[in-house]
Amino acid sequence: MTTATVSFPIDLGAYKRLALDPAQPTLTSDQRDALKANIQLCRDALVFFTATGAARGVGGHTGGPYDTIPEVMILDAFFRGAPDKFVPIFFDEAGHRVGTQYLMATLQGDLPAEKLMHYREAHSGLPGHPELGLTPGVKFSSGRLGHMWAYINGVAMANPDKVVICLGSDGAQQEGNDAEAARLAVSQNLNVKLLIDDNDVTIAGHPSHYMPGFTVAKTLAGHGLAVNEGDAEDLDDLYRRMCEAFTTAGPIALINKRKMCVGIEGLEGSTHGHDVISLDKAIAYLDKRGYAEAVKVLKEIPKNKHDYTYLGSGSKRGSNRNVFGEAVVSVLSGLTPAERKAQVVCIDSDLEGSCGLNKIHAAYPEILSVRALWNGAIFLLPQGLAWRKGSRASLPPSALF
Ligand SMILES: Cc1ncc(C[n+]2csc(CCOP(=O)(O)OP(=O)(O)O)c2C)c(N)n1
Repeated sequence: MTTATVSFPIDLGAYKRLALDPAQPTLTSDQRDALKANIQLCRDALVFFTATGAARGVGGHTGGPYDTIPEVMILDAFFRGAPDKFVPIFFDEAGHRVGTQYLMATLQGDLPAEKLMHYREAHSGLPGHPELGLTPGVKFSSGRLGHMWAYINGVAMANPDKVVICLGSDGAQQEGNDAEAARLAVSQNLNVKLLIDDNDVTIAGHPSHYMPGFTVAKTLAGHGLAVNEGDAEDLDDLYRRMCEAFTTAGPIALINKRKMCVGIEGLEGSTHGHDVISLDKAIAYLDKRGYAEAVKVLKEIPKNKHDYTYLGSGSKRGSNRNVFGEAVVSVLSGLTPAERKAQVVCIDSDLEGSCGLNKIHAAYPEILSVRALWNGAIFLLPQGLAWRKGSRASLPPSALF
């Protein structure tokens, strides 16, 4: 059985097309029940289809889109209930949460549900970040992390009578572009509303550990935004806060606190929730939720393999990032421990696994510095290019920035 011939094993037809009005800040019990059912259904669907990426070995991201589902469900109901008040696009400054865009494209009838089971598969048209014009139903390209807000400001300028939303994150908000966009939004009193998932997880770490002192709320308040913090898993309160923000003019940031992957055993609060859920955890989750067919589909997805013959290379395969880390480690191994400590510092900015710095961390943890920078990882040579008397040439070129 291949996923090409299997139908989506979770009944998305059960999605309730709720229409809500932000002028009514209290949910009726029917509305609350419908929202809760939608949240559960969409979180289950996300776990399932992102896990198809894990099964194939192509990766993906589960936790970010899983977390923000309550906000997305309320927004979807507002877009339906008060269409003249919103630019009805789920703009998201954290492109890796693209699962949200694909799921909503399916629920809106633009993308067949079966397509979701090819999440991140090569040539499926469902890449790891949203791409306008590539995937049916996707309405923007996110670019890199934290680069949407300036664009959203432009959309708000073009639509002064409407609310424009931005799904934000504590990781994206560390990007410098956001600071400029925040000041513009405040100075122009743009009607942008930031819904920031403050789950204290980025890639390899918890901001509260690697950057003590930083808070998203105080940063945005410092730029002049009205800021409102709350528990994102308290549905009535989240709804009330969103209603208040959407019926008040000007830029407002809702800082929505929750644990990463809330409710997923083994992932809740963990940095491992950032990337794709592992196959065994997804199977355990779906099994517990009674989705036997979804479990069966996951178990039957074959891991990616191909029969290419590589000419001119050995059978050992690696990734550039790890080869880079290993090369730096081999150079560093030529130094004495005292020389290494005195002359080299490796500053990781939450991307160590993505840049091969994990190899350096594992070999020489004493030279790894506190993670306090952002936007990539930087390998610093404090004694400049004369790092190892007269031996500049022995450094791999990529270590020189
Ligand atoms: C400009 C830029 N810097 C860094 C990265 C690598 N990166 C991808 S996601 C991420 C952090 C994600 O944290 P958050 O946005 O809070 O997402 P969550 O872990 O909650 O899903 C980083 C550093 C990137 N994609 N783009």
